[in-house]
Amino acid sequence: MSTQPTALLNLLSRLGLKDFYPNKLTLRSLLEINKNSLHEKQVSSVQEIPWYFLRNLFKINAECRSCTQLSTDHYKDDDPFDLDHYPDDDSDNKVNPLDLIVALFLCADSFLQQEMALKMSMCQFSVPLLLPYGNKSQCSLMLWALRDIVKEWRPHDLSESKGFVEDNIVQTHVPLYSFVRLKNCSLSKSQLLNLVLSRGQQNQNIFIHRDIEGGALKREIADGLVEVCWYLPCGRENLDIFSEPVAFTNLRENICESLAQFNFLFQVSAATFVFLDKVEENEEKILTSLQDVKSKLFLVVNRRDGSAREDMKTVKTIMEKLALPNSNVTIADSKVNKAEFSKKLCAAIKTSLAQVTTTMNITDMPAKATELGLSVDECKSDEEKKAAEDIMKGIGMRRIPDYKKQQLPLQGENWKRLAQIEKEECRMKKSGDSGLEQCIAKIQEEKQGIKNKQREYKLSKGMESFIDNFSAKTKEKRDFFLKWMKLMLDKQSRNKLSVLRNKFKEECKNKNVKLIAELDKALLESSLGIEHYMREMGLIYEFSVPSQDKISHLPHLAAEMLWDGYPLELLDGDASNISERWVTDVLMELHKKVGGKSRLLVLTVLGVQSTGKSTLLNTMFGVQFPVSSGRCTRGAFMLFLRVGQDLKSELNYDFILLIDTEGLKSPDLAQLEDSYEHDNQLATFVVGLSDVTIINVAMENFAEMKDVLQITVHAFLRMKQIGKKHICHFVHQNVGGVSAHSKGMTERKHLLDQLNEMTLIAAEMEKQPGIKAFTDVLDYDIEKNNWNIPGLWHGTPPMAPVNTGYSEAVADFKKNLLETLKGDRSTEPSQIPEFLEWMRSLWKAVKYENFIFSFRNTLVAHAYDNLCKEFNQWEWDFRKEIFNWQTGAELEILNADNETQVENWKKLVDSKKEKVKHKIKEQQTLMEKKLHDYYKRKDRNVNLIERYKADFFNSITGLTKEVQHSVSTKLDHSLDLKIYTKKAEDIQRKYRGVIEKQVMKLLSDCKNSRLSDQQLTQEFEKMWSRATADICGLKEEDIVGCVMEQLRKHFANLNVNEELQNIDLKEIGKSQFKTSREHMESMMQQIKQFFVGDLQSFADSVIESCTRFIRDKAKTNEDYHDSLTRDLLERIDKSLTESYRRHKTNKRFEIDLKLHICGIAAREFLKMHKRFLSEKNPQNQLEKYKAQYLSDFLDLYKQRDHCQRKAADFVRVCLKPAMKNYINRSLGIDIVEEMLTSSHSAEYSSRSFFQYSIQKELLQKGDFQSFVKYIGNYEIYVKDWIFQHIEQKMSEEKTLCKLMNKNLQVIVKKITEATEQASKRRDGVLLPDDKESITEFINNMHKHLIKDISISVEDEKATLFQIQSTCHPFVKSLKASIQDLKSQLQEEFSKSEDVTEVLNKLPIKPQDELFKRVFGCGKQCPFCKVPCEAGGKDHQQHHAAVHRPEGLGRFRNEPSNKLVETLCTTLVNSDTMFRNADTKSEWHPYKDYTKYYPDWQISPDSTIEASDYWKYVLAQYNERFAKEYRAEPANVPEAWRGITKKKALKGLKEAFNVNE
Ligand SMILES: Nc1nc2c(ncn2[C@@H]2O[C@H](COP(=O)(O)OP(=O)(O)O)[C@@H](O)[C@H]2O)c(=O)[nH]1
Ligand SMILES: [Mg+2]
Ligand SMILES: [Zn+2]
Ligand SMILES: [Zn+2]
Repeated sequence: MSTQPTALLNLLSRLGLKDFYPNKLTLRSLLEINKNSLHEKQVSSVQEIPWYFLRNLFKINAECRSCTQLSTDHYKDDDPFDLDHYPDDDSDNKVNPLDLIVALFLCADSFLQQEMALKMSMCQFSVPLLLPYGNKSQCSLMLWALRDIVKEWRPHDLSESKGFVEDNIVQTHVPLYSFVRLKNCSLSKSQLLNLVLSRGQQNQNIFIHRDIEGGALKREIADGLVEVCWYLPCGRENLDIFSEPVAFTNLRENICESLAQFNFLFQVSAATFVFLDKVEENEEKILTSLQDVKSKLFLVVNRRDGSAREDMKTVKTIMEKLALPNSNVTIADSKVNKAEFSKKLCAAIKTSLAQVTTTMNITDMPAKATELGLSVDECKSDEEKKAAEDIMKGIGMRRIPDYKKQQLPLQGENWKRLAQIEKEECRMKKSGDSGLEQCIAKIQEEKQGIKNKQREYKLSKGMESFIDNFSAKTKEKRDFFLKWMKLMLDKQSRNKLSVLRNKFKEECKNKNVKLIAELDKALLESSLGIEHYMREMGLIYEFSVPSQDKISHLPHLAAEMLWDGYPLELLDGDASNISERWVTDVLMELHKKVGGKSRLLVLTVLGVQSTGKSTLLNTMFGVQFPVSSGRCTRGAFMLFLRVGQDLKSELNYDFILLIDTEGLKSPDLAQLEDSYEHDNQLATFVVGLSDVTIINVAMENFAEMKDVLQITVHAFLRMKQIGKKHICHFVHQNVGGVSAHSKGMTERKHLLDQLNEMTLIAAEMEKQPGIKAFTDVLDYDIEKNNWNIPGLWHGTPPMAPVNTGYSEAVADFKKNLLETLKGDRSTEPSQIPEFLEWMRSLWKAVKYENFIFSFRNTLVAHAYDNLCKEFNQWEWDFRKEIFNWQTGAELEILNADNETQVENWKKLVDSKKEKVKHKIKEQQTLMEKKLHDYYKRKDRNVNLIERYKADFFNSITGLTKEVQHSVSTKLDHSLDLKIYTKKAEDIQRKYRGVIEKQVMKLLSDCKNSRLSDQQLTQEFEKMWSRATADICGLKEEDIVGCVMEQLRKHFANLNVNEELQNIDLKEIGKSQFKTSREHMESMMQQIKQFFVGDLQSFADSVIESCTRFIRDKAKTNEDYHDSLTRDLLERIDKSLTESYRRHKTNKRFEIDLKLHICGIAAREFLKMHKRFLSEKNPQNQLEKYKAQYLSDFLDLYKQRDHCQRKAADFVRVCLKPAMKNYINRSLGIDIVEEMLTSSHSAEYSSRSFFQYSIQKELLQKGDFQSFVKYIGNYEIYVKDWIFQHIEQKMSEEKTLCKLMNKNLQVIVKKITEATEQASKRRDGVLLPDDKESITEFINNMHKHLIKDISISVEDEKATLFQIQSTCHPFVKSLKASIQDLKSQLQEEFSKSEDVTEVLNKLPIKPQDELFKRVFGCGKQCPFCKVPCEAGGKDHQQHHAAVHRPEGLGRFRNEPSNKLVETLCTTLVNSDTMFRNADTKSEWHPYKDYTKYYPDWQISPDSTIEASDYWKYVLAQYNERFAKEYRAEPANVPEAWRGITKKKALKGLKEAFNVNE
């Protein structure tokens, strides 16, 4: 660094730029969104000045140069008259703006230099042509830095035609006029030049001059700087100063000090104007050494009053020496003012201009510069330039369309065709002769063919070279290469397209639609830009075989580019297609690069073509979206802006993703037919992706604007349906002036009216009658969401600078936008992976024109599934809570005091019912709260499932009702049981008394005779027979009659008494139920065969499922209860609604079916009742004690100590059943819990995962009959499946035994504790050791265990009959017996293999609970019978992930009777019709299926693979299904036969979003 001049280093360190020198400041670093983007504070230190300037420059704020000084506030303490303290040197705090600019150019890297120059020239500032680096004589020609500046102008010869020229200014041949000065010069050239150039415009400070803020400060490093600016005509004679473009340069510092610069300038200029007061000797030397002075040298002399004479003499001398004519000298004096003088000067220039013959453009200057010892900035990138040139050479003279076909073939016809086919596939418009699925298969084939073709293209030379250079070693090299490519391609396009474009303009005037379309096509085909190469590169990757070495690194590089702020194509608007894989991989690379932290805010701008959208984004964010008046690209580009560290947490985003759209409603193209569809897709897609949409409203072309608005309103509405939140701003361009806002009020109102109108139309189309106004769709505030932005230019282009008002309005808008986002925390922002998911889904939706977002969208599906899982858990918690309470209540009822009246028990039950109502209400509230809270969560994408919220709330209500009903029946049962038990016990007690008396009598009778055991037993037997001879049992009830009675009540309002007369239920339903024509409404016969067989199988399945229900109930040890019949009938009714709908069955069918089923029920229930009676029968009960009484008799007779036996009897007879009961009571819940937490838990976590598991197993089993059963008898299949599953799980590792043992431990512990407690009085003193205490002890035990077990009083009395022992030994024996029982039970449990038996006897059946959990509403698709997978039970719409070929649901074609192979999801998207009983056999379009099935949501299937499973099944078992269904086999498309089991499984996984 020692060679660096100190002045430069001093300044750089003062400005805080030292670290960036040289060329280390990058463009990227300025793109960050940080606190400074929100608040532009006043600069408070010199170090802030460069950043402040740059930021303002990037906002193209034309005032940016005048805020380069610290605000004067800093000196306010200084008294200007306080001479002692006058700040002697405050230059440390000041900086000359020229120095600042030079310093920044020295620090900026090549790309930032270009951008700075571009923005400066937009502000109409001069830009550096020769940049000194510290040492005046060392400087560099800034060709590269100026390369990017493109200007438009209208030379006078084009005035007529309104044509214009657009060119890279450095490549244009323009006469160059240089302005230099001698040492003695009192005139300001800069000021004079400004005056010359800004005539007709307001005073423009193109050049910085001494009267500008800071302009008078001493320059530290800017001496030797040469700036350049261009004068460009607008084509209007009275405004234009010159009729052709002219370039002006301005050398800072006198020519002696910057001789190299001067010599260079003189040689390249058409003329050089030297400003002077007088000529010094050395200056004379320099001037006299010049060539061609007569035509090229002009003197501008200021004659000063004081020393005029002498000075003029030196001028005279030099004029003579150079032989300059008088016309080459312009003289100013104090009599002429500056304005007048500037006119003089202007005239001189004009005169000279007329004589100019040869001109030079800047690109030709490097040779001269090098010759004169100046350096050129461009040589850094010679290699890349060469590479780009080589590619350009490849184009050569070829026609662009030909070149593209050859070198960029992947984006050609094939790619477009692919997009088109996909759309055809989605819309299913034409079907032809073959079936829809055949069509789809054919389309698939064609698609595959095209993909293969795309894959087979060999890498073209052009692309090979492009990719090689793109993969350059360093980032800088790649950037240079891309920039060179861009520059060259743009240049070429300008040349080649201008003709076409002019023709196009012409035809647009003529409104010749056909020609316009042709020209449009030609324009598209002929344009070739860097984006085409990038697109091709993406496509090469898109179609490549994964991990192909040569290109696998491309996403990484592209991600790097995105990271650096380059735009990347998101949607190819030419083909209307997306390279999904490419975009995905690139963005995922970026996601990786930022360590998975990629929260995105997506901001999109929409509006009519060429209304300044890109300009707006560029001004807002300092980015570089291509801007041009005549672009003909279409599509959407994305650009990532990083959010600075200081704002990340506040803003809650890591990136702002900008999407710029191109080609929307170009006014010229609007006349073309297909442009509407194209626009629609583009707009819907980008609106769907974005969080914030800016709609650029340019009222000049409101007609086009209206179309754009209509499309976007539609898109907003659809997004609202999906649940995506949205912010929308309207930007009104070209609205300036202070009164704009209030005047704009009418306009804004008008806009809102329009929006409302459009909303209504869109809402009608989307069948959303609830939406009436735009504000129903979006949060929209007429004040807050409308922004007025003045016109871009201040004056008449091309010489107009950017309007400061524009820049500030845009900055203000941006600030507000970011501020409001800061406040909004309602949802967790998505990251790149979710963004990509959205992208794919949206694109599909766009293609399908279907926005009822199906569950094929994984984000929605996941969000929904997550909620379902939680919901299931809450539901189970709810049920469990009530179950636990219920078992307690049942026990309490059973343990109620036997002495009180039935009335009291009834009161008890009623109070329990009342209590449980509260309890249930409590649980309901709790569950509702959980749901509410869930919907408040931010991390679960809940907004996407907002529209299901009501369903889940309804489900809670439904659940509450169901639980309420079940508990209250259960309690009624308990009461009945109690009454029954009591009755039985009463009888029992009576006879027990008799028996006991008899035993005692026998004992005293036999006392005196010595009898053997055998004799004693005989005596006892005799006595027993006598005593129990006349026990009357409980009366058997007329169960059949009860069932019949219920049935009658059920039919009460049907008036069917006649049919029910002479019916013997007992005899009904013994043989198979036969459906007949009489069961259907007569018209069904017209569509005969269509459903025949179907009704029979339907009836069969209803009967089977009801029989199942009956048997399940009958298996328990309970008694018959009328509610059983009621529940059964309700069940049948539910199935009947289905059969009414599907089969149009009649009353006859209902009666026959119910009678049939009730017949079965009557017999089963009767058996159940009998079993119950026999168990409760007093005689049987007493018989149970017989052995015991005998033992008692014998022991008493022999006066044996029977304490131990008595204790054992007590444990066996009283405690064992109670304990078993205890164990079983909670076992059901335990099993469910076990199933839900074990390795199988996932299967029951949600309905859809359950479906997945079950179908997966079916596939693996590969058993045809199982498929038939699963499809036809879904409910039973599921029940069996679950039951088997539980059985299997419970048998594994003795799980059931373990669970039972666990409960056993608990109850044994409780009983042991109870014995402990019971053997003491309340005061803790042991009971006395006497006989009487035993009763007290037993009573105590009762009390302690009343909540856990119930011991029958009769059992207890019988076992303790005539106990002779005292209390203590009894308790001791009892304890021992309990331990024995424990081991005995353990043994029993571990030996018992019959899980089924155990399960059947449980009061709470785990299989039923699990079934409830996964079965849901149990509805099946009206077409293909796929079961509904929606969460909860009471949802408005049923849905399923994948539908099946309809033939599997018995649908067949008329009249061929062939099974239908088409999927409902295909059909609902086609133009096909269907008819069935529901449509009264009228044909009805599938598309409008909701008319008949409003409760089904069948979305078109967007992934072909997802339905592979069922296609496979049909293809595999086609013939067998046909036979089974008595139909002909379906026309299975050939392609389906190629689906393998593995593929089917893969499809299944995709269908259910499972990654196993
Ligand atoms: N007169 C005028 N021209 C503008 C304004 N905004 C942009 N332009 C020019 O219009 C042309 C097209 O702008 P661009 O941003 O590419 O429009 P886009 O197609 O909507 O992205 C460019 O030449 C801009 O300089 C404006 O407010 N007023
Ligand atoms: Mg644009
Ligand atoms: Zn279906
Ligand atoms: Zn459902």
